[in-house]
Amino acid sequence: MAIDEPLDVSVVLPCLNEEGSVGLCVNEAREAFAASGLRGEVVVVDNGSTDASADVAMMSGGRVVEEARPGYGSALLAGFEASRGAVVVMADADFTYDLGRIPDLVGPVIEGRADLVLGSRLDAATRGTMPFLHRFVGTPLLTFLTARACGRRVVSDSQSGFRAFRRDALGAMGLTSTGMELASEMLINSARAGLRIQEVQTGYRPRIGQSKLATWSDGWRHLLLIFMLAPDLLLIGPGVALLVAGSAMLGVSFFHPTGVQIGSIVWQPVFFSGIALVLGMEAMLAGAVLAHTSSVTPSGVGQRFAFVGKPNFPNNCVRLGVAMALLGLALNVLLFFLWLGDKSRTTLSHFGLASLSQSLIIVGGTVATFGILSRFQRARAAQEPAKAKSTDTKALRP
Ligand SMILES: Nc1nc2c(ncn2[C@@H]2O[C@H](COP(=O)(O)OP(=O)(O)OP(=O)(O)O)[C@@H](O)[C@H]2O)c(=O)[nH]1
Ligand SMILES: [Mg+2]
Repeated sequence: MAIDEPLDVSVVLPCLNEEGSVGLCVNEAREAFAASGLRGEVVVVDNGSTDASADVAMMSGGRVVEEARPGYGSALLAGFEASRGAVVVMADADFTYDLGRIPDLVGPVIEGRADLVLGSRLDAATRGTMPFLHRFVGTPLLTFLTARACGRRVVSDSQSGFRAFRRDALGAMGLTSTGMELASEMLINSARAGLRIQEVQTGYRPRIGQSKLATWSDGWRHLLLIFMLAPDLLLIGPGVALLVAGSAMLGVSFFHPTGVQIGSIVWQPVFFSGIALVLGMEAMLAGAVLAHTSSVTPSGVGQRFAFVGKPNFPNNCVRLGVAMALLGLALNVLLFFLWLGDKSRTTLSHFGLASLSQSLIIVGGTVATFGILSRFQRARAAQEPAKAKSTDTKALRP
């Protein structure tokens, strides 16, 4: 095939030590091209395989691209860059995805019905193909969180690595991830950019060779990415919910200082109320700052938290925090006198007040510390350009 001949499809396979399967994958993709009449290429991206993966891929008819930066995401980004088909298909080089199904995946894209199509594995997820933890915990949890970050449920299997998309859509996807979290980034950014996303069931087979997925560290990278992309949904929403729940429980403890009888047990809402108030405030503060500073949140969200960027925000935090902590301390003093005046010396009736004062001190301390940190950070940021300017001026001096 001439190098400048237009191509319908590029299949990009990231590959790290998959000598037992990469050849089978390249062959399967090429057979799918032949059977469907698609003009295609297979690009295998290797970065650091110590086995014969690159040779096997090349001998099977794949084009091998070497990428210096490690990681699944880096390999895919290099493969997207090096390939030239109008539609890009990504899949694993471990023989888990049936590449004979490539036409089903690219069909909706070529026909203009979709910009991104994901091949769901869930119809074939079994004990033999997917570990219990991935099938029943990791994948459902990440699918739920990505759906919240997208603003709606887009697919049933957000972690599928078998996907087809219009090359033109790459710009809208804004991909930057170097690791496995690229899968979540692609889905969230595509949904937010308004790309049309579809899902088709494409099955899943047992893997050949060793898995490269590190369940905990890769799962953590996915979580961090989702939190960075959607602080508004994942921090602020739960933060507000915790603040409301904490306040409600505190209210209940004022009316029922000795606890609430539920069947044979007595529930003391006072204990969790403080925890909920503190966690809620921390989640809200972190979420507001992330939403304001992150350039990738959907338009409108950053503006909603524009107050975080106002010059007086750090000082206001310090003032509010100190005021809350002082009020908490004052309540503590009041509690002490109430206790002195209480002949029976039982503190139970003031549980609500005690919890309120303790929460005010802790939340106030958190808010004030946050304000001080913000002030410090701003002062540093303001110094940076000044420093750079003075260095520039020095450099110009003869
Ligand atoms: N080039 C390159 N490829 C990688 C790297 N990490 C993983 N891969 C490849 O990316 C694909 C996905 O990795 P897998 O180990 O299959 O991860 P997974 O599909 O989530 O996990 P399994 O279900 O166990 O297969 C495979 O083809 C790997 O060989 C890497 O750092 N560089
Ligand atoms: Mg795999």
